[in-house]
Amino acid sequence: MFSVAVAGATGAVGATMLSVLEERGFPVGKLRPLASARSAGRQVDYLGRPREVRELTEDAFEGVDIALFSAGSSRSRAFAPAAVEAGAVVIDNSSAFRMHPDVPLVVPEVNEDAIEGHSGIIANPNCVATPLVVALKPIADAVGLRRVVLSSYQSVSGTGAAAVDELRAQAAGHLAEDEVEPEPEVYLHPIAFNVLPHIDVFEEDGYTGEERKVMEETRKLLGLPDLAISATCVRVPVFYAHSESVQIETVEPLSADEARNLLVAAPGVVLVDEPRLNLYPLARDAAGRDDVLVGRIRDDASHPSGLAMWIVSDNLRKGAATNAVQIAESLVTRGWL
Ligand code: NAP
Ligand code: 3JN
Repeated sequence: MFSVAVAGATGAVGATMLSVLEERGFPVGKLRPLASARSAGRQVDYLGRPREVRELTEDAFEGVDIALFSAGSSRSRAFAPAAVEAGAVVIDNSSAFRMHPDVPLVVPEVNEDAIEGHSGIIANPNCVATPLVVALKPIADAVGLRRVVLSSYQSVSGTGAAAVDELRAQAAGHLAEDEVEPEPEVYLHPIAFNVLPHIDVFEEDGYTGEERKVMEETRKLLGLPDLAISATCVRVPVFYAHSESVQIETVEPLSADEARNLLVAAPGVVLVDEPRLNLYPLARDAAGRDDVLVGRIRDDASHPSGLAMWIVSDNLRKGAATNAVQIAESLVTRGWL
């Protein structure tokens, strides 16, 4: 049994981590939920028992074997080194260490072996990059990948628990004629009945921080540092699960049927591609599941070596918590702890 700390246990990702640890029967001996001083003393439920939340501090990791971090990148930078110093292996959900050359960035279906050389910190990718590479890895291995162009349709749970409340309150206010719609607080513009082409901050080149993370992390995860990739990340009024419209150019040509044959056998992928029956991946079907749903696979009419597809996955589960727990499982089962 292992002593497991969850930093950010009161948040959207942290709460999902607790559920996923429970569901997958991870061998948790002691559980240490950590959050800000605001939550110290609060209880979170684990396996039907209340567990007291402690403040995330440098000395909170004594005796901890595995520390799952989802309390934001500045907390990861501040406290992950102390956790490693105390003897824990950190699986970090933030962007703090993802692009560090000595830190493995891991999606187990894609590059599990990268975990082996870890020096105490393993990074969990961004929730758009993770499903993307699960779907693209078998194609890249079979025929090579030259270029990726994607647009994401990201649910509000990707911004955290407060954004879920904001969408619910705004939608209700917008629909109730006698109520005033609450002003945006989490987002810069109303998210209810709207589409926001803006996630994270704009950078000098016109891309946002979210788009940059998706592009850089995809290259690192696929081991293709020269991959041409362009992302447009968009927030949509959906509660759970991120969708992606993806166009790829392969090195060798690959037909849509050949791509379907590769993807039906790919670990972590569920093919939902029966357009004649109106069956394709939907956010509401992906929510609460761990699979990456792929469909709408078709030859790209604009390019002889091009394919288009639609990818949907639960951002809090495979996009964050499930992937982190899978990494923890690899550490244990492969003897890499
Ligand atoms: P959230 O719902 O807002 O939760 C934030 C969590 O961090 C809460 O537990 C909060 O504790 C804790 N926290 C905030 N400030 C803290 C402090 N000063 N010291 C200790 N704990 C603090 O956000 P979320 O959606 O769960 O996301 C949390 C982080 O996970 C993000 O910032 C991001 O780095 C990462 N994330 C990763 C992915 C991914 O794609 N892999 C997706 C989403 C998020 P209190 O309740 O006490 O405030
Ligand atoms: O917005 C989304 O849908 C995903 C957000 C992820 C996120 C939010 C705040 C900070 C991240 C991340 O995982 O890339 C971070 C971060 O750690 O940079």
